[in-house]
Amino acid sequence: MKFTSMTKMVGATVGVALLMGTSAMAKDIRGWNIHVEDYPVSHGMEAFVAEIAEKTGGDITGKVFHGGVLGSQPDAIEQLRLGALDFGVFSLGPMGQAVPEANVVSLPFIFKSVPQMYELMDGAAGEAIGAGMEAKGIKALGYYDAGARSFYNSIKPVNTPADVEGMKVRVMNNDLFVGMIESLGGNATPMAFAEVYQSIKTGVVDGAENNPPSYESTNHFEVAGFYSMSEHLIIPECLCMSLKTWESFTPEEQEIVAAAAKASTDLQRELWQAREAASMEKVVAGGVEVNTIADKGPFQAAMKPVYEQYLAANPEMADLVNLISSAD
Ligand code: BDP
Repeated sequence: MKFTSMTKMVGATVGVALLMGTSAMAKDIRGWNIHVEDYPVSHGMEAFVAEIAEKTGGDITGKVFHGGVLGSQPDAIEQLRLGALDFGVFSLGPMGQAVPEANVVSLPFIFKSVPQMYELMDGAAGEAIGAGMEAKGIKALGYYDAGARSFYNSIKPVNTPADVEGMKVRVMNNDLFVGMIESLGGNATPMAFAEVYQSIKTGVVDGAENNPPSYESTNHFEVAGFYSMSEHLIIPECLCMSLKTWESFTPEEQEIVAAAAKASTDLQRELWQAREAASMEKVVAGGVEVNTIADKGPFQAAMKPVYEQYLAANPEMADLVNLISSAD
């Protein structure tokens, strides 16, 4: 293309943008998602970009890359910090490796229930964790629901901590989870989400732990047919943006993005409830043996050292731990 025609084209684009009263350059943002397309997180993210495109009159458009095609979660968190990725939905589990405040929600049994988690994450705890993320280059826009995580394996139902003894359990990438499994006498293997199915199938690990929608959508239930409702971790997820991307927006655009995040969070939480029930139905229909654990006390007691180790290494987090664990 000749220089003159290019100049004209650029001139025309700027002209149109000025006429519309918007910024001169349209922005296209890329979003990372580990889940399949039909998943509450995925629908929440699609609604988020759709609303932004609509409200900015196409000034900011976005594309969500589902199924982890943009890389593993720990890598994606680093890319987000650098601004190589614009946004994504991240579990605060792996986020804890980069952001010490986020680790607080990875302490077993720290929340008493999912509704209590919402309340705290929409309030003081969410603010403190968000500030921690911001210091690491990540803007927290809202917290998604990820229910509670429970153990599943291919060998037997888990009813007591002793049942985990000697078991090879896959965990998310975070030292806290290694400590958690070790506190029960099991062998923890940190591993990328995408590798878990094959690893259970081939016996590299005996099982893992996750919420019902993830257990179901990954087909882990096909290879690990015992699901024991320990509900030991209630880890929220964050609809997060790279601080670099956030700061590239005008105040008006930031307002639109924040409102879209709020709407997407509300939608995701609603979809989550329905999917949790549907996933449980599907795994039971698929032959999974589900057992509830009436007394979770022995698990809580066995996992106590995880708190002690965490607080010894991060004494400055004591207030935040207290804030959550002493809440009603
Ligand atoms: C799912 C989370 C996802 C994690 C996954 C895991 O939504 O972010 O990567 O667990 O166990 O529940 O790796």
